[in-house]
Amino acid sequence: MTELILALDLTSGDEAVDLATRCTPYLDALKVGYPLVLRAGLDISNRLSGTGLPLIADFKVADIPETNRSIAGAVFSAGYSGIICHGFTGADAIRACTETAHDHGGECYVVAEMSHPGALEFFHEGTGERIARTAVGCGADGIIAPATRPERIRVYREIVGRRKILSPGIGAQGGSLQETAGLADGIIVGRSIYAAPDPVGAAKQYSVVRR
Ligand code: NUP
Repeated sequence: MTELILALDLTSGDEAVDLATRCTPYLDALKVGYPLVLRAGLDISNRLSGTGLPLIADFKVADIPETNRSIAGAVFSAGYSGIICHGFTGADAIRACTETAHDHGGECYVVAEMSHPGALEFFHEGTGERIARTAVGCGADGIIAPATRPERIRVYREIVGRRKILSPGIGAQGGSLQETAGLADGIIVGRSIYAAPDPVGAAKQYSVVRR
């Protein structure tokens, strides 16, 4: 089974809560990032908690260990159950996020390779693989790998084994649902759901991966 995670990149807290609530039956988790939190506040988590879905904070945390620990502490104290951090910062910085997540009973996901075209400028020639290996060594719960390059998800699976791979890039970024579904543990979908004419219908369509 592949989980369906809604990227809640809306700019209004009210609309985000309304959409998340209506789509909840088809979802396994909500992913909240800067577009929403910088407008609605970190504690939008309180309003989203009514859905009963796990909340993943996609802040791609990429600072020194002490600052990472402080950011992650704020995230988990606000009721989120997962955090996404960058991995190019190195093992000590990843560990700061992972340890803070685990101290709070939460999970930490490390970006191994991003999904947009520009990602290939730096996440190449083995960089993503090194990040994924480091993430595993740091006890991270999983990685982020691109649905826009399903062949890369296969490569990362060899490295992370049973740890989770969450994959954004389906739909609006060109990634294929069919190709990704069997490879990733979770797909992250934003615009193809929240910007669809019928978001609940779109969520239902994407939720075929959950079977
Ligand atoms: O490599 C990444 N690609 C990506 O799109 C890592 C991410 N965290 N994301 C996020 O996934 C992105 O910020 C957005 O929230 C979501 C994809 O949204 P969409 O392209 O489906 O609208």
